[in-house]
Amino acid sequence: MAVNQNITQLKEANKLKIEQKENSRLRWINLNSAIASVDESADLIQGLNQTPKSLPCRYFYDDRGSELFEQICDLPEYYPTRTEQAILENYALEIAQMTGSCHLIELGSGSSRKTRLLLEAYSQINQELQYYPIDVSAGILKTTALDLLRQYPKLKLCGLAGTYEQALAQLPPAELQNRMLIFLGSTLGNLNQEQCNKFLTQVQQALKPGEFFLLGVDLQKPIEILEAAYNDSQGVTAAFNLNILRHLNQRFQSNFVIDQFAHLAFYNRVENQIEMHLRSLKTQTAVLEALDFEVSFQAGETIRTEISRKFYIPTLISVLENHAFQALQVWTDPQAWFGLLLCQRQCINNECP
Ligand code: AVJ
Repeated sequence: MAVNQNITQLKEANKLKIEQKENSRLRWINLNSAIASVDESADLIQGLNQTPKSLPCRYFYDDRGSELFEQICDLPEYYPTRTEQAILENYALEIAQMTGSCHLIELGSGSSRKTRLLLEAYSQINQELQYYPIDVSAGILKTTALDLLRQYPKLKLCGLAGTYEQALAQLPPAELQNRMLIFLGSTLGNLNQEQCNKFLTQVQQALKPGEFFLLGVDLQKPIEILEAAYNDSQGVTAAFNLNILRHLNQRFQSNFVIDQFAHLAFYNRVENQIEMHLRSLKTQTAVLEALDFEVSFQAGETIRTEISRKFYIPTLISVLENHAFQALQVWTDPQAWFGLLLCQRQCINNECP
């Protein structure tokens, strides 16, 4: 199994090399390991061994999961994408004017649908566009890259398929005057406080004083609106949630029986977060062959697959300050449902003379 998987990935890598030759504006780095390694999945095993059980939410985003997420973005109940999009429509040019020419680096770029507004804005203030999208889903990254290169003749693009940790450890050097790290869609909310602090420390270390960090976050609001956004009437969010098991089955040769689990999403008022779970409909055991690991469920037991924290801007600003980021400007929509923060890396200790 592992060998076959490896060969497929090698073929894929060769295809990409050929494309790279044909298109001098495109470069490509794939850090997704060819063989499911124990190292990559340490947090997976840890989460399944804990009570209550949990899964790292990056496993949502195989190619199928990324497609389902794109469908979620268009759901009437799922307000975050269109609200953030509207904020960017209003302020992308202001952002570009505030930062000046920037090498744009984006974590979790997906289809880059909102980033196009930034590319438009930066192409108005600058001759050259440099974009470095990062995503765990190589499929969506590649499709998007080719599409963007067709759409923007001035654009040079280097894509990285890998995790945030991998990407932050080796950000590309600035090829324009400045760099801006972009993190939209409130993906920060998927990290608990401890993970969030760790992540922001990595961002702090990855950026130099003066560089920019553009952060989109979902804000606190009435609970009915929040819960509806994760329990859509068409069941797309449920399919997205269940797809994580299908992805694990494929990636780790496991045997989760998908229809023996049910989607569950609710707002946790104590933690100020939406939680998505999968509830085991019966007592059952699954084996993850590639990891030589077995996990058992009681009937009714749940695995938490995602947290999605809802932020309060003043608190977030002080968390950012603790990581050497100053919020230069905060934009929201008229209902204050979503926030977009342009932050700048400050000098700390004796970094600057
Ligand atoms: C893009 C990861 C922030 O938490 O709202 C959408 C993912 N999960 N519906 C979110 C998601 C369920 C989304 N993030």
